[in-house]
Amino acid sequence: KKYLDTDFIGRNIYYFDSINSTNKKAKEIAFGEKEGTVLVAEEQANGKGRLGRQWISPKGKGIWMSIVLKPKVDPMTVAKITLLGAAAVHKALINMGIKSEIKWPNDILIDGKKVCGILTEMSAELNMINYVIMGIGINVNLDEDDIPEDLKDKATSIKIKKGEIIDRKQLLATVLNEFEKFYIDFINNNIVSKAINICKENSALIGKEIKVIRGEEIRLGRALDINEEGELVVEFKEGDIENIYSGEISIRGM
Ligand code: BT5
Repeated sequence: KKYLDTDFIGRNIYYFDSINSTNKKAKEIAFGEKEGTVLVAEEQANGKGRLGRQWISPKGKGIWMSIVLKPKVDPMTVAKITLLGAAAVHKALINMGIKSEIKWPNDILIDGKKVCGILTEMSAELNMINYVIMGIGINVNLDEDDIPEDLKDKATSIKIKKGEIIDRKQLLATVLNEFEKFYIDFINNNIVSKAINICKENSALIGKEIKVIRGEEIRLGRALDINEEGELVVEFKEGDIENIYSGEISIRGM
């Protein structure tokens, strides 16, 4: 068994029995915290997804955590951190014998259903990042009963896949170990190629017909690639090719 083996990620951990949202709490305390502080909760009463959506976080069943980061990088490059997190979760799942797919920019899927979502939030002024909060929600030991009716065909858990209870502590440690390696490469050398390759090789989108939803606009196209900047390269059906920085993607027919 392998536990935490990091220099600074997760070396300071706040553990909550119950909380509204680890991301919300992390934003409240981030200024006074060192880089790498992790907040983890047994349960979130108001877990958040992107765009004000909800993240269901039943008690004792998942890993609901946020990592406080203070990278000295251009705020424009922060979206890459989500991909580092996704690659870390993917590797941790491989470690458990599970081959997951990464749905750019922030979802991990098992058998086409979401097992993990990432919510990265940033505070920056001028060209300086104050802090980045990367929230990771992993459905570890949820049973079918824990998944609301309207999510039954969209969400799954590691336990549902493996048919056995998973050691959350060990999985948490592995995710943090893997993340730190990618993160150090990013902040010290601006290298993200390893993580991006994992996102490409295990992409749920590349080669598929997709819908790109940006505000009111919905366009059909095909995902071609994830580039070095971590952007999704899409060829729209009108023929134009665009690099997409962030956005809502749905796979057609799903
Ligand atoms: C995400 O948003 O996938 C980001 C989720 C981030 C959650 C973590 S948990 C720790 C930290 N603290 C927080 O408050 N949040 C972070 P998005 O791509 O917008 O997906 C949200 C959608 O996923 C919802 O609208 C549902 O359709 C679906 N969903 C909600 N809960 C889910 C769950 N537990 N598993 C799978 N799908 C879920």
